[in-house]
Amino acid sequence: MQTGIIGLSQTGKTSLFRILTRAHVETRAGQSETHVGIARVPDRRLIKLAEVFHPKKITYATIEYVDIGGLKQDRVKDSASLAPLREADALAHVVRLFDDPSIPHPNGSIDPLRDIESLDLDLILNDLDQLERRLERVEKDLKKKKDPQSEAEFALLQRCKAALDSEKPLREMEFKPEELKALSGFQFLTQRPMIYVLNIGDDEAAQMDGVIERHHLEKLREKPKTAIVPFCGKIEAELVDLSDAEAAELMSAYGLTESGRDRLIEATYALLGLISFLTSGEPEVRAWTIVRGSTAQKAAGAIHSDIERGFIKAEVVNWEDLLAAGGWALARERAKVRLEGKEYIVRDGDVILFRHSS
Ligand SMILES: Nc1nc2c(ncn2[C@@H]2O[C@H](COP(=O)(O)OP(=O)(O)OP(=O)(O)O)[C@@H](O)[C@H]2O)c(=O)[nH]1
Ligand SMILES: [Mg+2]
Repeated sequence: MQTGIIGLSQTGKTSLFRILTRAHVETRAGQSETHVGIARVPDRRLIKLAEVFHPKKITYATIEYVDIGGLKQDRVKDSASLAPLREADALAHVVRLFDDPSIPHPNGSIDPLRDIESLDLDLILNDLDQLERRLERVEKDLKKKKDPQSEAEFALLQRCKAALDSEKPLREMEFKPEELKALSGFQFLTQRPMIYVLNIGDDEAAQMDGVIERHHLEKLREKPKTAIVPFCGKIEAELVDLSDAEAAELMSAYGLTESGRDRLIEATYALLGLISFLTSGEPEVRAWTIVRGSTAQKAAGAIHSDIERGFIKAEVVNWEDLLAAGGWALARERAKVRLEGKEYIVRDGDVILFRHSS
């Protein structure tokens, strides 16, 4: 699962990328190469389970982030510069709310709603451009020969066009599963879930709750498939290289109770409709990413396709019950471990032991 980081130039995109992935990348003004990196999904359940199982290894779930470099106003309209985003499952738009006279703002002033609306519009126009080209081709085909599949595609694209024409991103539309399938090949950017990362100044960090009102961004709240995460890039950047204890101390000095990095990664995970199931034993305590609603057999495939294919049963226990029992044996004795079949819908925090033939 991949999230593309976008935003105007000098809004803190590469800084955010560095904070999320803990990668050491240089940030120079105007530098525009693409960075790709992996962020660990914070999960206190793994730490708790490790206290019981003393595993050799703890493995976290991960999300990939892509930083595509500064988007100048004109560059957003150029499809080629957006190409690295086409594969992304979600977009994170870094919006500048911090004021710093030493860092020029491409639009001349701090106005987050203006920046959000203008970049959103650029993405809409980009999708519209791509859609219209396809629409022309389908129309031409239909003139030659009427077939139901092209007719369905034509109607679907017309409906999308109407939405985009009225400046509505595709993520706000409802699609049937077969329509989603038909659209998947286009990789429309406005169809992706969106996270607005509000990069605030450190002077505002202690009043995280009122950020949306103070900057008049209430409009963003009701949007479907959209998350809003206030984030102080400057403080978070200072936290990256600190130990947990040092980080906690610095956060409390700024009046913060929770790491913005963790909040943002959690928001990404939730927005993508992802949950984690866990596996727990002596060699390894580990979180595995699946889409919410996945069956036990499908979940087995996250570990290995052989386990999915040879699936027999899943032994399932809630992580807290396993923790309270202090291990599998007592959890079984207490009848907390259920034997589930391949159609069982896995829940977030299930610890699973798969029985499979090889
Ligand atoms: N004051 C302040 N400065 C920041 C903050 N975040 C980033 N900066 C500074 O803003 C400048 C740009 O940061 P980058 O992370 O490189 O921004 P970017 O969006 O990747 O920039 P481009 O890739 O050039 O478009 C750097 O000098 C950062 O130190 C912040 O939260 N507060
Ligand atoms: Mg950058």
